[in-house]
Amino acid sequence: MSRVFSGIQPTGSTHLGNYLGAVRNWVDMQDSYDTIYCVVDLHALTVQQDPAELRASTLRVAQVLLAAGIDPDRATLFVQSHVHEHPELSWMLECNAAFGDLRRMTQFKDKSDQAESGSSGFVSAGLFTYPALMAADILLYDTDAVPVGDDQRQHLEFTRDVAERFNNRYGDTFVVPEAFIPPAGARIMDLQHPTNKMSKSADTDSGTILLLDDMKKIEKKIKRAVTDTDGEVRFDVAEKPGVSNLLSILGAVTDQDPTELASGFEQYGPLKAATAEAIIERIRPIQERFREFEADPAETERLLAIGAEKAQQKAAEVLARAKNNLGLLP
Ligand code: ATP
Ligand code: LTN
Repeated sequence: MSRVFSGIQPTGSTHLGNYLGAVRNWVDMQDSYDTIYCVVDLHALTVQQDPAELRASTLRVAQVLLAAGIDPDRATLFVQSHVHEHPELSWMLECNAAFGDLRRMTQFKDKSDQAESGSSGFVSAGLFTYPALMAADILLYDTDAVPVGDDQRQHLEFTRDVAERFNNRYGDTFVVPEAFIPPAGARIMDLQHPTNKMSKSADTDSGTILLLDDMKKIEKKIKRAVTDTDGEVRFDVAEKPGVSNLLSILGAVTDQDPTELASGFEQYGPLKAATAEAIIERIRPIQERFREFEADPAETERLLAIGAEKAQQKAAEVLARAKNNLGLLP
């Protein structure tokens, strides 16, 4: 069976973009693939975190994934720092990654600009080498496919390049993975700034629908979503980014084509109402299940420990292969 791996950072709160671009595909893929999903807490350390908050949000993100339908009986769900093979392989990959390739990563450019203009002005070296750790996450499991949002395309190309270079230099070691970027929902935009992607690290959360937002808040955020003044409901991302984003969201949630959906609306008001309703219908059961997991953190920790053990068995095997091929003494 083909292997699928993906990861999500435990920073901020999981949002509708994460869900539509990634998590719901993770859930669907459990039926036909051998799936491994990881809460990438070591990646979160690339920017300074409050330790208590990091601990809490790592558990919370795992609970959101379980509530969204990740089933620990079918998928392996674990926390990155529980499997020490990840940072170990990351170093070996860094030594086979080109400095120039890392420098060209747009996420690094964006995040380092953000960090530089932030209150501390501090850009960590980890932010720069971040893609090597992501490559290690993926390559440690002989992964065939990586379901991610559109923003991760470049990191996946980087992962493939490093794997191929390593294989050329040291002999067949890694499976070269493919990105799986969904046809709908791969790039959900901020409701207030519809030319920016919906993000956890936006200045305010008024443009971001959080999976744990209450229903009233979701309605309000959609009602206040930025549109435009021409009044026509039409799917046209370049000319009408706000309206098109609402159509993309409604289309992704209800499995319909955004262009076709547009013809069913004459005004922005009903489009917003339908979008809010569809989101709420999708999110409500996730929130209900989340409350159950939230009430029993020990159970989540137990599931994550089982996941880490399963993941480590595979990771240890691939790391040993890499070390041997590199010439590291057994
Ligand atoms: P940030 O929002 O701070 O940039 P992030 O949400 O991109 O962080 P993760 O939480 O690790 O970082 O992302 C988890 C998954 O969600 C990734 O596969 C990513 O591509 C996807 N994703 C993130 N934002 C969006 C979005 N706006 N639309 C679609 N998919 C997204
Ligand atoms: N870089 C990703 C998160 C991530 C990931 C991974 C995704 C870390 N390791 C492995 C897929 C596979 C992000 O910022 N969204």
